Amino acid sequence: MSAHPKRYLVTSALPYANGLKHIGHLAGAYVPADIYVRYLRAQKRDVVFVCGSDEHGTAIPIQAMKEGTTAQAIIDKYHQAMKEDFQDLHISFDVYHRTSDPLHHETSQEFFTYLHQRGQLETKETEQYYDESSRTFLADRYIKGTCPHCKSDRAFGDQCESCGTALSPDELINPVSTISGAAPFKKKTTHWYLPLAQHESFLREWILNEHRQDWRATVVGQCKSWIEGGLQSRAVTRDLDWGVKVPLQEADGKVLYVWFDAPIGYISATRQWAQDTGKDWKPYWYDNDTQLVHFIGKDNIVFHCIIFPVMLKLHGNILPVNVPANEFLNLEGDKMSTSRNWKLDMRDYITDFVKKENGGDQCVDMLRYYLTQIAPETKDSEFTWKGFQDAVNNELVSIFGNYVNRTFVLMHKLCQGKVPTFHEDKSDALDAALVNDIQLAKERITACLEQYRFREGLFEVIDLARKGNKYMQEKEPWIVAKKVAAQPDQQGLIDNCLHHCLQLTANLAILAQPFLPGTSKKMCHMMKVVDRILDWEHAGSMKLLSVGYSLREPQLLFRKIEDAEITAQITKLKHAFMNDASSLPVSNEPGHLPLKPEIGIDDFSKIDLRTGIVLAAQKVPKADKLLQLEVDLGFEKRTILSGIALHFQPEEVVGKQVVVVTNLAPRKMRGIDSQGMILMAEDASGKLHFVQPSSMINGGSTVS
Ligand code: B3M
Ligand code: ZN
Repeated sequence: MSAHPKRYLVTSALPYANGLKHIGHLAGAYVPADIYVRYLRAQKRDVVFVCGSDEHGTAIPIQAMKEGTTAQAIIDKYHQAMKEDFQDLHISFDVYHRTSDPLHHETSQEFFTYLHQRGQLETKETEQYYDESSRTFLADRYIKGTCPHCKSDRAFGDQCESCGTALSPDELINPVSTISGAAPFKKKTTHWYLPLAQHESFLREWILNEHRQDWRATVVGQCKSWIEGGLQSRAVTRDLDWGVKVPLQEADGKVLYVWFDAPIGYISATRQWAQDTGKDWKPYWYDNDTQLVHFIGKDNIVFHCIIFPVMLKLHGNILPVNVPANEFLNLEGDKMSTSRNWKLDMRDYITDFVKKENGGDQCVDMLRYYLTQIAPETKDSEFTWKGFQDAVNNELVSIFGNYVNRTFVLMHKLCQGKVPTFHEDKSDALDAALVNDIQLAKERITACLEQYRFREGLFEVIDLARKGNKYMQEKEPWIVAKKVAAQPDQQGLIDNCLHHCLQLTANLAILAQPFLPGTSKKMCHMMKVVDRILDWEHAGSMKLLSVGYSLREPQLLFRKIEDAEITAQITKLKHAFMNDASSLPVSNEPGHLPLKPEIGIDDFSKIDLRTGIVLAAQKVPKADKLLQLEVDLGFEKRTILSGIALHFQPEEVVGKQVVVVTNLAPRKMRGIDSQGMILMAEDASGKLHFVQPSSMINGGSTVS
């Protein structure tokens, strides 16, 4: 392997301070970066890990509008919240900065001025959408319309929310202002542009050369299609009053485009870190012997692989060595989305697991474990609560935790709580194989981490613990112990086994540390060793724990996840989604059914409507459309057949609150008496939704 660089600068995408971040963000840009950095630190490399809140752009004033407060209040609230959440999940930034900081304004203005003075920016007068009523130019996000690609009406001037395509406002069909609802008109305005086309040959040479084999194919692929699609000049300024002021007299009322200032935030954050620690930040951004690595989600690829590199080149900085972007993480069968309220916020996990009585560090590592195991490194992947439970119970608890626990228990029982001697004369092929496995695992995990293959690296860690279990199982020291009274020399076999098992435990603590830092710390405590043992260079050694050294009693490393916990989480997820108005599909389609003939109040009052809860649900044999439901009306339980089987799985409807027509004459279908009818609403796309009170109320409540 070639000599490693002199220093590393590792960045995680700066999250927008417009809301709490979910575990999709965590899995994409934060956990993998943290694993990488912890590994580098264990290698004693010089590394700085920077991040911070992205506090500009229209997302902020839009959120302020939604929450009925100021943009400043929004960024203060979410900057603090995100910072705490990252801390709670042990993301070990060296600095967590924010782009509203004066140091950042100064840094990004200096950057702009540098490019401007060297003639690297061009100005253009264009016509842009203007909203007469608010007398403002409309930022892309403030314009809504129909997507030219998928025809969804959830498209904005910058991106379609449905198909994800990046858009410009001109591409929208029937644009309207989100401020006034009126159709905006075009007005002239001047902006500064980064002429990307001028840098095409640089980009081609830099990204599409043969050395890029170490980049993820998905990243290179996106860049390639972007370059091949023809590079357009990108405006780096905006007509907006929230952001970093453009440092030019003639640019009054204009700010830097958020995607111009945000990546410069990595530089500001490094400067802040240097100020705080008395270090020099410049080598990290100017010295070719620095390895710059950006961890991001796939929606940020063009900014980090095309636009920012051009900016860095023009500004005389180093370029990233790699941009290991992740694909998306889905949740329980659907795209994770804040706007549709289909998500698991980091904060929710922290509250429901980490800060619960039986939570703590182990729950942090349990989440880090599962998110790494399913990391969307090469394609989208999916978080399911069942998958989380399986990963924790069947791997962390049953393999890793169990191995460490058995080792400690047996050492206390059969070796007086001390590290036993290894008797060379009694060693056998199994012992040698284990030593070999440990060394191989170290090599493999190292290679994985150096190449950003965290998923595979973690697999190797668990696999090594699995081998430990197998070794112990084959050696059966508890059986050998029964013979010791009659044959005292058998103790040597027990000693050898536990000596090796303990050395493997120490090795596991080192190799697991980047992934499961809290667990490794706990293991150090049990082994009564200082954290320095976790230095990477120590892995592979069979002399980590000294013979005769007495160790602590074992502690359980991980707890099991109970079925009730995952059921509660799934219910919570669906409940939040159902109760969120914005989660309903929006449609303009005028396909309304004609109204029915008029009735009097007497007609209506004949109908008895009550609320109920679905207790059980099952498919009806030979009837594709029917579900047989057991509904609790509070005063009685009823069997009701409902024609919703093509829309819902039985398990999805259990626990649902429903509205029932209770005085409809019973009807027999497929030999079953249906004692009522459930109210459903059908949207324009034909999808069914339960008609429900806005929150849970007692069964049997009347509806009128
Ligand atoms: N804030 C977008 C995002 O959170 C943006 C990243 C900036 S990284 C310089 O997805
Ligand atoms: Zn679309």
